[in-house]
Amino acid sequence: MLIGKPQDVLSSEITSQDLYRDRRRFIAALGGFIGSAFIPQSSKVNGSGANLGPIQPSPLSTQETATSLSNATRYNNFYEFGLDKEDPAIQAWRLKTRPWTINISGECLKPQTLGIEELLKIAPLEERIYRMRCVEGWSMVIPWVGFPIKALLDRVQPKSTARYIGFFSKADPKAMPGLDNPVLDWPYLEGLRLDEAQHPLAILAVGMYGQILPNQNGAPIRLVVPWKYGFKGGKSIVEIRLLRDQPWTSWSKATPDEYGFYANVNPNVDHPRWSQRNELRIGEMARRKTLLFNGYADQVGSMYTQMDLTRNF
Ligand SMILES: Nc1nc2c(c(=O)[nH]1)N[C@H]1C(S)=C(S)[C@@H](COP(=O)(O)O)O[C@H]1N2
Ligand SMILES: [Mo]
Repeated sequence: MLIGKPQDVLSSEITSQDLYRDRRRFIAALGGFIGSAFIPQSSKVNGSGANLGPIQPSPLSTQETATSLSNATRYNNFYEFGLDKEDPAIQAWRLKTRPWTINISGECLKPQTLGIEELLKIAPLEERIYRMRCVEGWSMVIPWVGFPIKALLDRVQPKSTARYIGFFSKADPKAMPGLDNPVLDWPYLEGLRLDEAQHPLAILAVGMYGQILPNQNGAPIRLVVPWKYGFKGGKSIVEIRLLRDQPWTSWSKATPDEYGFYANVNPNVDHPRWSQRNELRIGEMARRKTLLFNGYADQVGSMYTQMDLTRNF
């Protein structure tokens, strides 16, 4: 089941008193989750799938206080389930997340299809507490559970011709009422340059707050790229393609002037319709300054030194 007991929390995951107190709060919030109308389908998954097993802490985690679980699971963007922030929490239980496979094809030596059980064992699962910044101007701090995308890419062995990667989300008209809306080209497609996807910060998440992912957050597996705007993090991924050329992505295709392929968090490059200088951290009262590359500049800046970030937004 979705809900963890306090003893499921490994003491090794706790990095500070603050975090510990916060985790107790998550657990309390999870308790409130039981019996609500929003229990995601994942809570009905067989017992083996519900528990992620051992989760290692990571030095790549931020020490900042995590957003409450209730905000993280009730204020979502997942347009396949509707355009309102509450829609995914209400609708996403419709998605069946078992069985689930990801097909990996294109410019690689070992194209293959992997089931979710195999994906969970690609690499040791780590907790990665990341700042997340939506292009709309709000942000959260989410304790993801996942593994580096690179671990999966090493399995399929990219050819030297592979320069980009496309990540396709599930598009199931029976489960996803939002697909009727042509606001985006479905399936939801996002992409990265190969070196971006191989960066240690770029992960595929299978859980958050120490538990399997709720459906509204992209169960059973989704992309998380913390130095980029949230829309780069495709949810409920079913297909990964290694490509020679930069793919058209759903957002850049819909409105190329507003959403570029790179989508690096950048307070100095405004969205055509609003400033990106600051953000509202969900749960806080005052807006805070948005940081270049969402505060991950030291780690990722070197990938973009040759690029004009005003043109490659
Ligand atoms: N398939 C799919 N993935 C998606 C989206 C979407 O509409 N469909 N929305 C994106 C946007 S705009 C954001 S901000 C994040 C939100 O993730 P969260 O709800 O887990 O916070 O998911 C991203 N991934
Ligand atoms: Mo977003």
